Amino acid sequence: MTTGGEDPLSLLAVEHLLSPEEHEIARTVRRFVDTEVKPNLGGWWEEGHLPKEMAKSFGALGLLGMHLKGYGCAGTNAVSYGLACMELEAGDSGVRSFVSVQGSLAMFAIYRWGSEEQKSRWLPPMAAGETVGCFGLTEPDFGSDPSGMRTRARRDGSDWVLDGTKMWITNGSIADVAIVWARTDEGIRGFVVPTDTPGFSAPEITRKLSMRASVTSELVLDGVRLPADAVLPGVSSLRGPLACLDEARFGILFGALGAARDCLDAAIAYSSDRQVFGRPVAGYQLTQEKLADMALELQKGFLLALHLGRLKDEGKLQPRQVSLGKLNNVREALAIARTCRTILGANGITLEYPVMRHASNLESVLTYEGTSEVHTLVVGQALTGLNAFT
Ligand code: TGC
Ligand code: FAD
Repeated sequence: MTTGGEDPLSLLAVEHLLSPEEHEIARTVRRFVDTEVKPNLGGWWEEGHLPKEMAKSFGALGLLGMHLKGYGCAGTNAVSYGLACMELEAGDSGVRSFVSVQGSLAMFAIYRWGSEEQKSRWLPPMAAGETVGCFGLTEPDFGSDPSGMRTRARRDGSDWVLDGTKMWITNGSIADVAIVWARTDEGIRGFVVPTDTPGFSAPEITRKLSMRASVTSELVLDGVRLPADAVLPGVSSLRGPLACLDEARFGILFGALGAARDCLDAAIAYSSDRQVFGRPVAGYQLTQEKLADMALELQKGFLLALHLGRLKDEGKLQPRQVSLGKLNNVREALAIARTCRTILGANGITLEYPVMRHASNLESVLTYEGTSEVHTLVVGQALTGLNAFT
């Protein structure tokens, strides 16, 4: 909450652009984050984990696979999902990540590309948070260019056998089911892998300096044998995982604004109290210029997100537009977090305030789900028709 006056987003009266239902969803998630998440975050971040039990709380609120229809999912519109991501990330990017990976990556992969049997088996317990999912696309040597992946699935009779390694997988060590993308003779295919299958292991990646309230893991697949019906039947190319990424990137382009808003709230409150040279920091023109510029970027980012959300709800959102949104909103959120850190002075580097935690998390958000360079090249290609990736 701001103490200095007007809330940065209400300054532009953006609430008039939301329906009463969208408003209510945002308010409900904000209350949940304020009471159930924020009080614990410093501890989780310091200890470097996010308790798996939170999945059931997210599920009870209807946050998991929130914009999917049927199978126990809430079936909201895309804007509501975006707003929920924004409120979750005002808590911590790791918390939003959990919800993104579960709903937009693992559940969406099954929802979009799975058989009716796979959907009925997996989606209801995942929506409830009783079953946790992860999504394995990135490999140690192939992040931005997943087309080079080495993980391989070969047929053995009617079974499939998977070998390979995935890297940087959110929720990997706490997942009950992994969606694993692998090269096959028929193209790139997705597999639904119960994590208790022999040959599967998920060692946790430790010593992270970012996204600490989130579990990140390696997935090792050593002769993992799966029945024929473990493959997602709907796709056999990179379009499979990339379509899932579009969903998660959409959540992120709203989500990052939540982290930025939380930083700006903290900076306004802090600078209104903190006295330097006999006056509040907020009373100096240099500070007010920073605050005004950040509020502008936050509002512009929100209008962009809302516009993209409305396009998505009309079924018209294009992947290159998602790239525009992710590129702008994450880049600006990170710039806001860094500027807020300067306003808090030395206090800005501690866990007593959320600013450095958000700034550090946003470094990961800038990199995952397509780096800022990848999204720049997607936009460049849309503008010029020229592919500058290779
Ligand atoms: P390209 O040859 O252009 O296309 C291959 C096939 O994919 C289709 N396609 C898309 N489909 C849906 N959405 C998109 N955004 C798509 N982009 C391409 C395309 O139509 C084609 O389909 P088909 O049927 O003809 O085969 O692909 P490319 O290899 O040149 O790659 C393009 C590039 C570089 C943009 C892509 O590889 C990319 O986006 N790279 C970034 C990788 C990435 O974002 N990885 C994220 C991993 S998951 C993650 O980070 C989770 S963090 C989660 C959290 O904690 O919140
Ligand atoms: P690289 O691809 O090696 O890129 C290194 C640098 O080169 C970057 O700056 C990049 O932008 C630049 N670069 C690459 N290609 C080009 C080019 N053509 N032109 C110019 N510059 C280029 N992945 C999953 O599959 N599932 C997950 O759940 C998941 N969770 C993650 C959670 C965290 C906390 C993090 C940090 C990552 C996660 N990832 C996940 C991985 C993430 O998607 C990758 O890190 C990301 O796609 C970038 O890949 P890379 O790290 O291998 O970088």
